[in-house]
Amino acid sequence: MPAKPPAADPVQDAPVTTGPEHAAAGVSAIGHAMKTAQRQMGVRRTALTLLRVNQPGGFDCPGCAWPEPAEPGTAEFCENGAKAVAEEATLRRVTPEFFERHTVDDLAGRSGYWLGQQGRLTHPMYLPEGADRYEPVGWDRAFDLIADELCALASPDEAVFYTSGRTSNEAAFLYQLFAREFGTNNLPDCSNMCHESSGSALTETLGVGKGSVLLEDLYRADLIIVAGQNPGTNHPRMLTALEKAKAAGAKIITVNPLPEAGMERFKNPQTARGLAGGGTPLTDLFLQIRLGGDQALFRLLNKLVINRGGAIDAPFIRRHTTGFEEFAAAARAADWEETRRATGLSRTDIERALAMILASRRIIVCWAMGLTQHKHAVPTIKEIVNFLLLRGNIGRPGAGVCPVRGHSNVQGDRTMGITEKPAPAFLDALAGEFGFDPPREPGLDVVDSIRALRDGRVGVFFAMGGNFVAASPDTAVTEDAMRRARLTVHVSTKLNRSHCVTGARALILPTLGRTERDVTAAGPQFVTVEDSMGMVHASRGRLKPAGPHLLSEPAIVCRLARRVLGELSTTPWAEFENDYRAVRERIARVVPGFADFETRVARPGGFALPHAPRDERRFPTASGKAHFTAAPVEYPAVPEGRLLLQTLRSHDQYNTTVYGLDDRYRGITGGRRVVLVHPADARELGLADGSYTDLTSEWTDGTERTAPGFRVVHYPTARGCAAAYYPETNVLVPLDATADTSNTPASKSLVIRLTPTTAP
Ligand SMILES: Nc1nc2c(c(=O)[nH]1)N[C@H]1C(S)=C(S)[C@@H](COP(=O)(O)OP(=O)(O)OC[C@H]3O[C@@H](n4cnc5c(=O)[nH]c(N)nc54)[C@H](O)[C@@H]3O)O[C@H]1N2
Ligand SMILES: Nc1nc2c(c(=O)[nH]1)N[C@H]1C(S)=C(S)[C@@H](COP(=O)(O)OP(=O)(O)OC[C@H]3O[C@@H](n4cnc5c(=O)[nH]c(N)nc54)[C@H](O)[C@@H]3O)O[C@H]1N2
Ligand SMILES: [Mo]
Repeated sequence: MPAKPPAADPVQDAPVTTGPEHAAAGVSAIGHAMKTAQRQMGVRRTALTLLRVNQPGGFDCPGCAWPEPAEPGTAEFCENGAKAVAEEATLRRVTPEFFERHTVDDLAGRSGYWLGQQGRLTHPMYLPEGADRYEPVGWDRAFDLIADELCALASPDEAVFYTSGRTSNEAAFLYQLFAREFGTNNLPDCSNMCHESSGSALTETLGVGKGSVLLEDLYRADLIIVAGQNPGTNHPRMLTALEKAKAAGAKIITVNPLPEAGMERFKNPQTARGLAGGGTPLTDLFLQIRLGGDQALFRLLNKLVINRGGAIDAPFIRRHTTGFEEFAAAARAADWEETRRATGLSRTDIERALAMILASRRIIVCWAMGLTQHKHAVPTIKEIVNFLLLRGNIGRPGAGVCPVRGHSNVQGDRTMGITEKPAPAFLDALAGEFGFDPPREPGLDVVDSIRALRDGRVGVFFAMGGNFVAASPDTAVTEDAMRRARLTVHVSTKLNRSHCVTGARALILPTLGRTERDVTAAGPQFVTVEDSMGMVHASRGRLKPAGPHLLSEPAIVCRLARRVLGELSTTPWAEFENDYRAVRERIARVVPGFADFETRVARPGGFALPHAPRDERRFPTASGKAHFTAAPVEYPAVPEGRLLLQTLRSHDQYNTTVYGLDDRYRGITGGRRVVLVHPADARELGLADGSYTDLTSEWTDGTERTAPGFRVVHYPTARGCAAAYYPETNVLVPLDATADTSNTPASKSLVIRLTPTTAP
């Protein structure tokens, strides 16, 4: 029997629209932040908690991965950071009595919003085979249950260990160590659905899969291009940095199918001018591109730059790169007509961009999910690398690649070895330090884990955070796959859909969040995180934990490891659980760049990890040089009468956690089942503003998937493109629709048909 689909929220069928706003942040944003926070935490706790966000001695905001400035303001958080904190520091509780009242079937019928609103999990809970509800279970018994299932597997590769990007460096390091001592590289993570395409493209071309700029570089840039990103909602503190960059003389080009309010004007809530006036205009040139048109845009720009005598940095190209001739030949083939078809941009627009590019010596390109979640995401990002290499914009101040990461420690988790494709050098270091023989074959990523679960090749699914079934593509397929597991385990702070769609048996293990005190027998502990720019710093929670039965993530891993590995492991798990300094000592010996970890992380602001291309123009690629690449230009083909759909975030959510039903900057309130369509496209399809439609995605293998009952919103998006929120639209994303090389779900370009229907 398939899992019950989640119900729509009672108010969801009544979204109201007022049209997009043209500026972000400002006083109203602070007001919204405070209102949400006080609803969840009360006035005193709100003030005490929010003042410690991103401060030395405080905790790292569990919101996004944008870096903190060296001298943070007194309130170094944003509206959405405040919501993330309030979600975690809420006073509401999900207790054993709650689970006594609600069957799993009942919970499966609730919306994600409702589940999240119930509060923090307080007890380990167990769903026995055949039972209709979770019951409380002691920690020891929980670990016994997991150990029994893991040890009964025919091979360690029949277990999967997922990670979401909030996990600290210490917990992540221990978790991957445990999985590898157990014997598998099946360590998929949310990166697989997120910036994997960036990692793939950057590792191949520059030799390092991370961004190459620091915060100071933004302030020195002449030109910043922000492509496929909505920082006003998802990285609000980035707007402060962009404002500062502009004050220092930078120009900004925004590339996006949607006019996002945050990139239009910014009213800095931390300055008098920002509070009082109309704010700073940020974007100098807005390129309203069609979904998936970015590779074609950058290819043509590259041709135009090459054709302009003297515009390229010939000495840099000669000295530091390979593949230029082949790339230049491919670039020369770019033409205006095809670029117009791919991008929808006019010649005037592109010539304006070119003029700004040629007038700028130092250029930074920032991007996020708008570029990474397409079939041709990897070649698109490689084209951006070509663009920067052409004029020597890698490895000098004020220039470089800036993939803006999502979850607050997603980059750190990777640095700690959370990956299904570990580098041999990392495994060698692990083997040397811990005296075991780590598995060498690559493991399963997110999409391959779902396939393996679906095909009965995986029996145990363990998740360190996240909401796997809601965040993953092809919801129906993923949920059925999950139900085939023998055991599913979730280490979680809050209730979510993944607790309702389970294997034959299931466990929920409640854990501490960032904001909470973590005290072991050795005393108060802190953890460390790495931001989007490779800065590592400490994070200390101060709040009383949500309940006396919670364990920290490191404690959960260490106790599980002792129980599962027993005598087979010589790793001092008990010591690690007790004192995180002992973990950091090992990290320092295994992971490059962490020498003297304990001392350096004690400094306010922490320290920067080395980045060879940025620091010394050294490219640790196969050839020792940066690579120009010449992939064929691709863009999505859209048949007559169809639109391209992107699935994106509203202003009132954190991934699958829905904070509320408003998307303020886009002028949508009171509901999430909306689809944004250009008025001219809507007219051609006979869809009046406010009418209802079913969305049906058409996949190349002839299969179709439908999400019913979306309200049509006439909206100034690029022609031929539509937008609707994730995770409601994940049912439309075929499991096989992934990016080449990175295998990231292509959730930003789905061919859809809209079928008018009546109001629900
Ligand atoms: N408040 C809040 N903060 C968050 C999150 C959250 O959910 N809520 N999520 C966190 C995570 S994990 C991540 S990864 C980031 C996500 O941060 P974003 O990437 O900003 O998130 P999305 O909402 O997916 O927005 C994608 C943006 O790219 C544009 N876009 C889509 N397709 C294309 C395209 O083909 N070309 C171009 N040029 N633009 C395109 C969309 O119009 C939209 O503006 O945010 C992080 N921070
Ligand atoms: N269609 C579509 N799908 C997408 C995307 C998209 O743009 N479109 N974006 C993708 C992206 S970029 C990402 S990153 C993924 C996100 O995928 P995930 O990271 O798996 O999902 P989240 O919604 O961030 O996970 C929320 C849950 O994490 C748990 N949690 C919160 N804090 C903590 C903590 O400190 N410790 C532990 N153990 N648990 C905690 C809570 O129980 C909460 O319910 O989704 C991807 N899916
Ligand atoms: Mo993400």
